[in-house]
Order: sequence, then C-alpha cells, then structure tokens
Amino acid sequence: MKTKTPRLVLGAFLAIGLSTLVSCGGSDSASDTTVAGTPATPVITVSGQWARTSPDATDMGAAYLTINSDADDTLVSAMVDSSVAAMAQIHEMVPVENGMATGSTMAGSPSTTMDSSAMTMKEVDHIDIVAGTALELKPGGYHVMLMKLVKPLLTGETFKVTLTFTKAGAVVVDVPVLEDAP
Ligand SMILES: [Cu+2]
Repeated sequence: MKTKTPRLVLGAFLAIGLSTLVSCGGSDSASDTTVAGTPATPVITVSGQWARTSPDATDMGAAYLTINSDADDTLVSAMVDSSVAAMAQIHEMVPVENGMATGSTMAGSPSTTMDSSAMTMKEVDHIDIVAGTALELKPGGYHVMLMKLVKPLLTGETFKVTLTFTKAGAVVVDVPVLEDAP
C-alpha cells in the first residue's frame, strides 16, 4: 500500500537497503559505493613561485606564487624551514592612507620605503580562494614574508614553503630564488 513518504526519503531508504544487501552479500569493496555528500578535498595547484634575492642589508625576504583551486578554500598560513628563516607570514601591501598607517606595519625596517613610500605591509590572517580564480601573490600585493633570514637568499638556491589551507591541508612548494619575476 502506498504511503505519503516523500520521494527523496524513500530513495534514501532504498539506497540504504541496497548497500546493506551488498555488504551482507560478503563483498569487501564497500569503498566503491561512495555515498554522495562527502566533501571532496580541493585540488590546489601552485605555479610561478619564486623568491627575490635578498640584499645583504636586510634580513627579510619575500616569496611570490599563484594559487589555483578547483573548490573554494582558505589559505591560513605559510611556513618555512627554520634553516631558511625564523618565521614566515602572509603579508599584503596596502596604501598608506592618512590616519591608517597604524598597527602591525613593519616597524623598524627602513629598507621597505625605497620607491613605494606610499605603501606599507600588514600581516593578513587568511586569504579566501575562490574556485577557478587564480590568487596571485606578487610584488605590490600579497606575498609570503620571510622574517629573520638565517642567511641571504642567493640566486639559484631553492627552499621549501609550506602553505596550509583549511580544506586541502598542507601543500609544500619548492621556491627558487631569482633576480626577478619568472
Ligand atoms: Cu611583507
């Protein structure tokens, strides 16, 4: 006899019944019947990564790269091996506006005012990544700041940066040191 059970619920009921039957049948391949609703881990692609050679005068460096993801995700941190620098942070270059140049700027670093005296840097907590839209970390914008370099970054060297995403987890990138953007 027919009931008024909504079709969706009935369908789910049937599906559960079927998978129960399958597992009762002695099949061990339960992983083949992936139930819809398990969120897939985003596939992150990092390209164009490079770091600028650091002049002797500074103990800071910067790395740049482009991030693509097939699903929305969030970049939450960047790490670098302690043999390269004491710490890495995600920074953003922002215009210095009247009354806005306060707080977490890079105090005590005279070398950051070369010809961009109207810009300053601030640490960002996270960067949202939109599926299918490239996120560029590039000079004048977002960058991975390397704090307290152990030694100068020399052209030809390569070091690893670990990017951590909310969903995709850790992504390790080999970053070459170059004179200029590739
Ligand atoms: Cu910076």
